[in-house]
Amino acid sequence: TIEARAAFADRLSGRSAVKEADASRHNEQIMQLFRSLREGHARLRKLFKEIFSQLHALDLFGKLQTPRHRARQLERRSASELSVREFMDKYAFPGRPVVITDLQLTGQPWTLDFFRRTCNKTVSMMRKNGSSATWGRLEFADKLPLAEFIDTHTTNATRKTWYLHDWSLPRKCPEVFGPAPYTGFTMPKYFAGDYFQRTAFQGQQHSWPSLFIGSEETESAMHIDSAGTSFWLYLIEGRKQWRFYSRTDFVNLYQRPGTPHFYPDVFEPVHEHFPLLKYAEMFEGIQEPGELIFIPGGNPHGVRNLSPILGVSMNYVDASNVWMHVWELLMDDHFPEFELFTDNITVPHGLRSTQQPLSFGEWKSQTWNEFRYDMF
Ligand SMILES: O=C(O)CCC(=O)C(=O)O
Ligand SMILES: [Fe+2]
Repeated sequence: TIEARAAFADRLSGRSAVKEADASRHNEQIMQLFRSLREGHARLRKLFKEIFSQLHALDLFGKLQTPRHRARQLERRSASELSVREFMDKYAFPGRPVVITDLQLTGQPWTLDFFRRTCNKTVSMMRKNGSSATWGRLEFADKLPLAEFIDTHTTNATRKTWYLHDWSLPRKCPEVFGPAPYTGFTMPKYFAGDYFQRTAFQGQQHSWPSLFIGSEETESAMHIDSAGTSFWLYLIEGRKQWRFYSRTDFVNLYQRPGTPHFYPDVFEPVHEHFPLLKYAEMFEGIQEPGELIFIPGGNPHGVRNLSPILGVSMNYVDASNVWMHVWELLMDDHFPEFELFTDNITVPHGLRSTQQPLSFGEWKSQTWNEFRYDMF
């Protein structure tokens, strides 16, 4: 409501009715909690390092008797028989990936030609960079008109290596959603509960869905998505090969400390250098056109494109991963955003098991505060 927004704005700008002494006591409590959490985290990291070093050394000397892990196939489920409740209980909350089939996301088909006609924009391209220090081993390549990239990305040798990666449609080409009331796109019921849509001015709510276009020479090296967000990608054209590891398996994965990146190349791993990798639980699979892949937050994954791809995707936070999101906000000193998700006012928590798919326009105009939620 208007009143709630005014109160919210007052709090952000410090004009609240709360007495200053109370406010500063409150802040002191939060900072105390924050310091304790950081201290506990540092201790756990130290312990983790010790366990990792021991396991790595034991395996080098052939003394680890653990059986190696066999890759498992990504599970496939039809949206026609997968309820919101089962999706949450079986995949989102436990952190398991799944491929969902039989979803209808767009009104008219979102083909390359549709984007070429609809988005008269200049885009920034990414390309592969061998260093594991950059996001997905990608770096900025060049800028060019989207239409020109679409026309040349499967034929021009240089542009075959360029990747249009996570290009925000609401920000850069809102025309794709059609004229009001914006029915050109339908948000699947599993993701309609996105908490970013409930956060007033937080700023992420208009980043997605986003666009991916790249040839069979493009890929994203293993990484964890930012801020604990979960991710889905709906593939319109092409084939993508995914490898997915569990967030409970970090001891086997050789993460670059303090980054969301990893040393091994998951598609061509040098096992002698990373001996513990063979013990990590891995899901693997090839995504086909018309399929949506769900990657729950915090889990390492890598993907390469086996043929030229066109896809739309979204990062989001909901009841299943908000615990990771607020942790990442705290670790990055994003205190105001942390408060948005924890003050029990701004972001109503929970999901509805009866959630239906929503057109883009409906999704953007829900009154989240007025619903009753039965899933937490
Ligand atoms: O499809 C890709 O290349 C990468 C998708 C992904 O994992 C991401 O954007 O976080
Ligand atoms: Fe990702």
